[in-house]
Amino acid sequence: MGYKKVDFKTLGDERGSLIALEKDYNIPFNVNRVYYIFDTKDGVRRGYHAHIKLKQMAVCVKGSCTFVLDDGKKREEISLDTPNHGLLIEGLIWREMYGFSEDCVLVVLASEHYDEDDYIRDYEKFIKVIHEQ
Ligand code: T46
Repeated sequence: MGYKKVDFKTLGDERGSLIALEKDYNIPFNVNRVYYIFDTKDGVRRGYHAHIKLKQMAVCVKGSCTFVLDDGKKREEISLDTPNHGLLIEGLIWREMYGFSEDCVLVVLASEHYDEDDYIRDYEKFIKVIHEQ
């Protein structure tokens, strides 16, 4: 499929909640980079790209946003609105993000260092690469 929504176990006690993200437990790749998207302006839509090699786990640790995921055959939307859900994207998937709440903090764990050459930012090129696979 190339992507899936995952549930994280919430560890909690009377003090509050805690979620641990740990390689080979709930993160199926080496984490080489973490970035977060926040203060997103009203009406903004981001993404518009696919990755060739990169694996990522996206978690809305605060607020909410929606991912559009496109594998070249169908489009699906997945909303993230709780810190105990993650979106794992592993394959050649076109993604767009929108509907960011004002308080949204989207944390993304990534398998590789930032590399612009890993991005396909043109949708027609993305479809071509899919068909070449
Ligand atoms: C993705 C979605 C979910 C860096 O310099 N280092 C980084 O690690 C990242 C992620 C970005 N940048 C620079 C590149 C651009 O000049 O920050 C600027 C904004 O990045 P971009 O326009 O790619 O942001 P989004 O929100 O469209 O996409 C990001 C990730 O880039 C992408 O990998 O899957 O979030």
